[in-house]
Amino acid sequence: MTEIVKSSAPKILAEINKANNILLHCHPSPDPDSVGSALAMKFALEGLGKNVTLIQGDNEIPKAFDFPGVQTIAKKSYGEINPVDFDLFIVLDAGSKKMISFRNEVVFPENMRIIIVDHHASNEGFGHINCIDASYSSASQMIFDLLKEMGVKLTHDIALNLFMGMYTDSGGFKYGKVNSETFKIVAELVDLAPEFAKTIFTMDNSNSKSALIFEGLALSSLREFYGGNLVIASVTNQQIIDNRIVKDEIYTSNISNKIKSVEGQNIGVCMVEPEPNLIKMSFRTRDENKYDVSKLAVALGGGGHKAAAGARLNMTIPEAIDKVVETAKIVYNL
Ligand SMILES: [Mn+2]
Repeated sequence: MTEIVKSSAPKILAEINKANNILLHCHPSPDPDSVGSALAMKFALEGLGKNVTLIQGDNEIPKAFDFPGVQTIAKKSYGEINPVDFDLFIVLDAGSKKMISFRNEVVFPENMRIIIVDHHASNEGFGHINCIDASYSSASQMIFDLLKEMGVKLTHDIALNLFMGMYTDSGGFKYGKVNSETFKIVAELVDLAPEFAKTIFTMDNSNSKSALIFEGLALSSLREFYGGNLVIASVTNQQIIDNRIVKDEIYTSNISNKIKSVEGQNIGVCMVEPEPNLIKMSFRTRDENKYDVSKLAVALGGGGHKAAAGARLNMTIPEAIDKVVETAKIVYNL
């Protein structure tokens, strides 16, 4: 437990106690940390007798996420609810307002209190209470500490959701921020949810045909820059249409991760054009100290972590490649 979480907990609990209708969300292109931390918080708040609405946000929750309570997530984005209906919005795992919704500008009504709980270093703190601590490998681990400090008793469903968020955001307990504290928490979670491996199996083995076709296209498009230090994969909107790829089944991070698995390929970029002139990008690095990809992402208007980040651009694929290559040169002095 860090000092930031410890000191935030009583303030957060006081806000929760005052609130009647609480809003939670999943971020655009939801990942297991977003969904797991939100579901765990939902169960905890309901245990405290609160009315809670958890919205899926801009995108559908992937079918592969067979987490307890996932069917209770409302199929709405922030633009499709009436924010004045809520007196508290607890924003989890979202480094900026764009990670609440890309579709519309996110405006908070005056009556709504905002609590941020996040582990993205790029988070500037846009809430009334900002519990932001980049030393955590996942938002789910922050929620574990927060719930402990708030005196909430963990249930099986809370534990399994937190486990999935912690497991995934730490790359399967492989990333730099994982420490003995992580494993002590995991030991407690696994005691409560001993069948965790089944949920991981479902997540890892729910690949769609679209995902495989996309990976094939992306991996056959690789272009090397700066002596192979930066490698970019790209798939155009026309290719998505021609190959009948289902857009919700595209995972660019699988490709950027594969790129950086090759020695010498320090920065892996995968870009896709799901709509004409909208480029979604994911960045991964094999050396987060030398090539902190959150810096590249922030320079391109996005955000993320040192080892894993993302951004969006409104341009064509060739323009986006030029933009990333130029920006990487400046950011990393290539
Ligand atoms: Mn996260």
